[in-house]
Amino acid sequence: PQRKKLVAGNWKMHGSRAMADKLVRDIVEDLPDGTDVLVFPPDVYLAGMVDRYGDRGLGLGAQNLSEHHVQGAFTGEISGAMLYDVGARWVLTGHSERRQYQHESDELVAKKFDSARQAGLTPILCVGETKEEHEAGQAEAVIARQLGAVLEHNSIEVFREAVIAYEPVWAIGTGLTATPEKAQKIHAFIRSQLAKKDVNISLLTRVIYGGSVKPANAAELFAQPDVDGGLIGGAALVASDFLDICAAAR
Ligand code: G2H
Repeated sequence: PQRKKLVAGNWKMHGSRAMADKLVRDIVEDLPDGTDVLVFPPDVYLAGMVDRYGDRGLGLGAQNLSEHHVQGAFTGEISGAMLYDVGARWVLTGHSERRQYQHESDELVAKKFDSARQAGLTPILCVGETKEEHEAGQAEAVIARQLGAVLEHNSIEVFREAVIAYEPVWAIGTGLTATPEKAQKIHAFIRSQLAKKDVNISLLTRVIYGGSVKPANAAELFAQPDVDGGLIGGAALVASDFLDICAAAR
C-alpha cells in the first residue's frame, strides 16, 4: 500500500509567542500537497495556534501528556482530553528526551500511549537506542522491548493509526545522522516486528525517522522504502528549512 508521507516538527522547549506565530504563519503559507505536516509547539502556544491557523491543513499536537486520563489532583499535569479540547489531534509519546530527563519508563510511555488514544489523539510512539546500546549492538533488542511495552496491553490494531518514530538517540541534536541504509535497516526491522502480529497493519503503519534531519539529507532518507517521513527538531525552528524538508517528502 501507498503510505502517505508525514513530516512533524518537534519544537521542544523553544520559542516565544511571537516566534511561534510567525513560524506557523510561514509554514501554513507554503504547505505541500500530498504530505501530512504536523507541528508540536510547547503546550502554552497550542490553543492560540489552533484558533488562528487550525483550518489551514496543518496538524497540531503536543509533545507530552499525562498518563492519567481522568482529571484530578495531578499538579502541573495536562491530560489528553485537555489537549484534544483545545484542538490538538496528535501527541508525541516516549521521546528520548523524556525517557532520559524525565525518567519515563517503557511502562509509563505505554500508559501515555493508551491515554492519548482514549482522548482521541493520535500518538507518535518514539523508539530508539542510546549511543551505548548502539555500540553494544543492542539497537534491535531495545526497539523490540520499547514496542513490546505497548503491544503487551494492546492489540496490533492500535498501529493502524498510530505512527512510530525511530530516533537513534546518538543522532539527536548532534549533527550525526544514521545513514539512509542504516535507517532503512532499522525501519524494516520495526515493520517486521509489527508483521509478526499482522502483516497488513505492518504495511499501513507509518514509521518516520528522527535525528538531525536537515534539508541536505532529508530526500535521501525519505527515499528509503520503509522511511515514511521525519520527526524534525532543530531544523523545524526555521520555516524555510522545515518547508524544504517537507518538500523532500514528496
Ligand atoms: C530528535 C529530533 C526531533 P533533532 O529529537 O525530535 O531532533 O532534529 O534536533 O535531532
